[in-house]
Amino acid sequence: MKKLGILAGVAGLAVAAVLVASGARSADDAKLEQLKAQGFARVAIANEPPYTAVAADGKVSGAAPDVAREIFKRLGVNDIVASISEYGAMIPGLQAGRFDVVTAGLFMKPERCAAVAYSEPVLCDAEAMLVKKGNPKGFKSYADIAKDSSATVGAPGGGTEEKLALTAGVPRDRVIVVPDGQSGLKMVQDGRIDAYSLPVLSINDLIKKANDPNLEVIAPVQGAPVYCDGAAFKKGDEALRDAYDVELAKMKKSGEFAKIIEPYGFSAKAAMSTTREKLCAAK
Ligand code: 6CS
Repeated sequence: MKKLGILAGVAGLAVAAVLVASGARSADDAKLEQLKAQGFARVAIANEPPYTAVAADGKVSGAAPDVAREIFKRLGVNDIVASISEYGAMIPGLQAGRFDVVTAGLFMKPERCAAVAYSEPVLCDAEAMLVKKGNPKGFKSYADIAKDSSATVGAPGGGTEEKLALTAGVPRDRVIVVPDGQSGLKMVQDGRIDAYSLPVLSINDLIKKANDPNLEVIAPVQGAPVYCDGAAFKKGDEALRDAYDVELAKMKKSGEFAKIIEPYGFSAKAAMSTTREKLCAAK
């Protein structure tokens, strides 16, 4: 499949080069033409339901890929092919050309906005912490963890929660990088970490599936902002990003956007009440 993908990618580039040379399309449209010729867009995901999920049979779902699949179809790109990546590796992978777009709930923050070309907002959420029942150490915020010299918190590598904990003063050796939700759940259950932090909907999905009465969710984490993601494109692919935004705006207006994301628990209104500009400027 990988070889096929590479061949398709090369063919797509050749088609795009011909189109640009013939003046049929501006260089700007070359990326979209390349994806059309390739027949699919390569998307980065994390496999963190309900944002993104890969079933045992390889089927990709989750609010972010479902929105992306529909938009790319409208742009003439028939499908998406997903690769699982750690959050901290998504932007480097995009910049290295390993993905065409990140559709994973990669929250907009100024430093990320400087590194990629985000679409308008798609999925918004607050932050949460998974702890033992009764919240024995009384955590309400990342600052509470910082103040307790025995406390440890798990979070995705390169993720927002890791950054929030470090910024709140939790020392590096007490912020534990956790590769995925199931590992984080197990580490809390086994007492290897005191808290595991992900966005609210991700933690709620984990605890629902765990069916373990000895766990509790602290949500929202006090002092942590509500974040929104967007589809993240490589700098230089702004024409593709703009075409994506045109279709996203149509779907927001028609109600089709809400139909895709709200069954996953996300609020269309939250995404429609803000903009990339505001989120990228947020302190
Ligand atoms: O954007 C991020 O870094 C965070 N987004 C999600 C959906 N999960 C955890 C991650 O740290």
